[in-house]
Amino acid sequence: MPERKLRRGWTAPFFLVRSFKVRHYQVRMSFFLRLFGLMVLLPSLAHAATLEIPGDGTSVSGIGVISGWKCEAGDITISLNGEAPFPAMYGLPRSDTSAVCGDDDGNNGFFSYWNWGNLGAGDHTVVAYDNGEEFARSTFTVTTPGTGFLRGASKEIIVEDFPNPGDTTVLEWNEGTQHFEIVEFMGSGPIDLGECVEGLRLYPGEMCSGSLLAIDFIVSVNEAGEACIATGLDRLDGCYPDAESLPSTLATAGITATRHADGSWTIDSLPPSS
Ligand SMILES: [Ca+2]
Repeated sequence: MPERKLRRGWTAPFFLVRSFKVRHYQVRMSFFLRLFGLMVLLPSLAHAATLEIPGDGTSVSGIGVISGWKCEAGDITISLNGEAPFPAMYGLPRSDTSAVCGDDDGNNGFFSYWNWGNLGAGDHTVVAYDNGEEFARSTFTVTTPGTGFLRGASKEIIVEDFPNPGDTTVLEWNEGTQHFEIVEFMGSGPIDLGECVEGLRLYPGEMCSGSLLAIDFIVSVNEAGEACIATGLDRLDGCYPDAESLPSTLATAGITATRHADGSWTIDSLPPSS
């Protein structure tokens, strides 16, 4: 078997020397390949751009934003379904992009807005341009409540087990945004209604207290015969002259009461205690 001198005082079989050289060559090659890859990648990172909203394949409704970021840009414009482009604001703070863009300020965000309802129900395409050159596009789906802008509607809905099991989230229709917005969030917690049990009749000057979904509450009846609720939640707190004026959130949560002619109130139904 042929032998080569590997190092002074050492001898190694030829195949070992060759294997060492090949490995060394491979390491050097892989380093240069990665360096080359980085050189190709870095300029493309500096021009990286993303149209985040509306994302491709997503569903939107109501008033919405068209937004994303671009490391470097001139005039950013937006076109919907090939119509004449309209301007987007560019240079908004997006510090989360400063690393990928390699700039210090991270002012790479762009933004515009649109009433999706005006596009009508169905699939639509948005294209983003930088100085007239397309750099991003997406196709998205619009759903409308039968009209481009819904007026005069109101609705409050309670969503159970959102976002976590046991949580209660209250949504309310907002005409300005054309969306349901979260107006109350009650995390999971024990239900201990205390003295406020079903069938309890409170006369003016009387009160009861308990806790519901980790919210302590006091119900009292004042001398005017109004039922007064105190929880610390703005949307519930206040004094109510009759059952019809009680916040709708209570009825949706299964809490109902009746006012009697003498100014007293009876708690008719409550959610089950846990
Ligand atoms: Ca930049």
